Amino acid sequence: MNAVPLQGPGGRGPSRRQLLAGTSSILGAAILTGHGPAAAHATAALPAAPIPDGAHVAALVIGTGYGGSVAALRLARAGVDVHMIEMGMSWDTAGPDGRIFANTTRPDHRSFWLRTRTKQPLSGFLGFPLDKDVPRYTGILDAEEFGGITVYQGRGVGGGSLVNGGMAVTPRRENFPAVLPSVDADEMYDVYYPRANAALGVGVVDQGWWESAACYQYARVGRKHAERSGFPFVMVPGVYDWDYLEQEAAGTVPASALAGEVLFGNNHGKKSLPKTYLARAAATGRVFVSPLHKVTSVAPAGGGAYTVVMEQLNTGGDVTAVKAVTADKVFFAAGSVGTGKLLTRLKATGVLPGLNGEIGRGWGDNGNVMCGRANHMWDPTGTLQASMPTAGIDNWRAGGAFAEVAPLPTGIETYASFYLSITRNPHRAAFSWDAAAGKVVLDWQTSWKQPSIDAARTIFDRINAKEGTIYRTDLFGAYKIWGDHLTYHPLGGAVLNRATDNYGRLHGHPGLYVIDGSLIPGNTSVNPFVTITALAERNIEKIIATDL
Ligand code: FAE
Repeated sequence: MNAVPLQGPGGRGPSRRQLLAGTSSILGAAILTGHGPAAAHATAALPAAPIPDGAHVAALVIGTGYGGSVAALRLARAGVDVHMIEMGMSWDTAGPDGRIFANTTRPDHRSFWLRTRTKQPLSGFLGFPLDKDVPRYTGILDAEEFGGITVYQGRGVGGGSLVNGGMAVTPRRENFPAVLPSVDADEMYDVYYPRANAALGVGVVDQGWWESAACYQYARVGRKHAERSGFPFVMVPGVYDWDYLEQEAAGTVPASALAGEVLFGNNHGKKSLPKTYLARAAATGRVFVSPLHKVTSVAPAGGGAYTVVMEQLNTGGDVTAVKAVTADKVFFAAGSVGTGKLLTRLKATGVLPGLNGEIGRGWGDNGNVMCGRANHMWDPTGTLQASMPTAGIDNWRAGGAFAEVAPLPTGIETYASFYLSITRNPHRAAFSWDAAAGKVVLDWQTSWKQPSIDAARTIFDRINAKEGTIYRTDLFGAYKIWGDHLTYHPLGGAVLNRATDNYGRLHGHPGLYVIDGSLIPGNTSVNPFVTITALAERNIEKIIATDL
């Protein structure tokens, strides 16, 4: 079987050689770095300093997710002053309950971006609807609705790193040419993936502990079912502090992953960007951030500089000020949707007329599709489930699907196995400007998820047949098997070497760069943030060497 070779009881996990032999490049880059979680514990907080109207900055970064954080750190270390503009909050202050972030099972005003009713990825459970009314607030998770798909995104300083599952996966090298066809794979696997993994603090859970931890029973059940049907099962690195997780399980520290925290933020344990890249950026003394500021325009200002217009928001989402600043260089790091929408509108309305016809195109959902399986009574998945996934079923080569074994941290025994599959889906959508409606639309069609469902079925139909089990039909609506209405992994919209040159420089406007997930043409074959980070490391190195 192709599972990661496992250490015997009481061991401290598989050796480096075992991991590399067992999982090939999925884990290789993370392990080869020789750096690990220790590199990730810088502590300085990025100073929140609302930018004054009329300011002039050397480099302005729109967005504080992976791409933006890499840009800010590397520019600052090269001696460039940076101001980051972030539409979400800084998430550094505890609420009335003493916690910064709300729990996954108890959403409140902090949980959703400017909604009065939650929009949970799973709409129901055992026939009970999960959504509820909440006060409108600039919360942490945006469920942004387009015609055919809901796109979940993190909002706040740290972007998607605040809400994601922390799965830090380097694609198998054989898949890389399809992920980023114009990028030298040797460079990425020798230099930039190791650099990204080290800086993100990527590490693997201790296999010996995992084998008996109650909170990973759901993953071991996932492994048993995968292996009994002949599928390769792989352990996957992550950015959770695995030592902290063991202490949570021992009851010696406050619980976070074991309290089910993930979708609305982790109060402890997760090495999100404010604890890694952004802490190191803050330590340079050259990087400042304006939270609750949303960029609405970037226009040529003469002399090679740009005028950046932004709205300052209050926590109710009202505009309290409009500011215009000048920047010598502007980095679009607002995420695939944020950057894709902004550039599409600026091109269509003639504000940035030099942008080419590739703007807004090449958008994909990373083939995301979810499903649950109902297990037999003799296969309980556990009342306690760590919210940080650690493993997946890798059927990419044979069936075009990589299925993460995901938790259902409900606190009760559900006898359910739950999966988020990343699949090879050929469909690509485009953003366009709807002048009548005054907004950017996306032409993704719900039916385009069918290839993803077919790919996921190559795994789960076979497992169900072997185990004599069935799909859950209560998670995504009444009698609905597939979570095919959403993505967690938007990619594309300003694709590398098409909308930009091969390093993210936007065509037609020198001094404008794209440095986030919008550069990647729709699919990474695994979870995307390590690839977004590594590509940003590659591009910013070139830009600093040649443009600054
Ligand atoms: P991103 O992190 O989204 O950052 C963009 C930032 O720009 C955000 O903070 C926005 O608020 C901000 N912004 C947008 N528009 C504007 C504007 N006009 N003005 C100012 N600021 C703006 O972009 N990926 C994995 O690899 N592993 C996982 O386990 C995983 N789990 C996930 C779970 C969930 C629930 C979600 C939603 C995502 C998950 N992802 C995961 C995806 C991952 O977080 C995502 O690919 C990256 O965060 C994208 O990075 P970017 O730098 O492109």
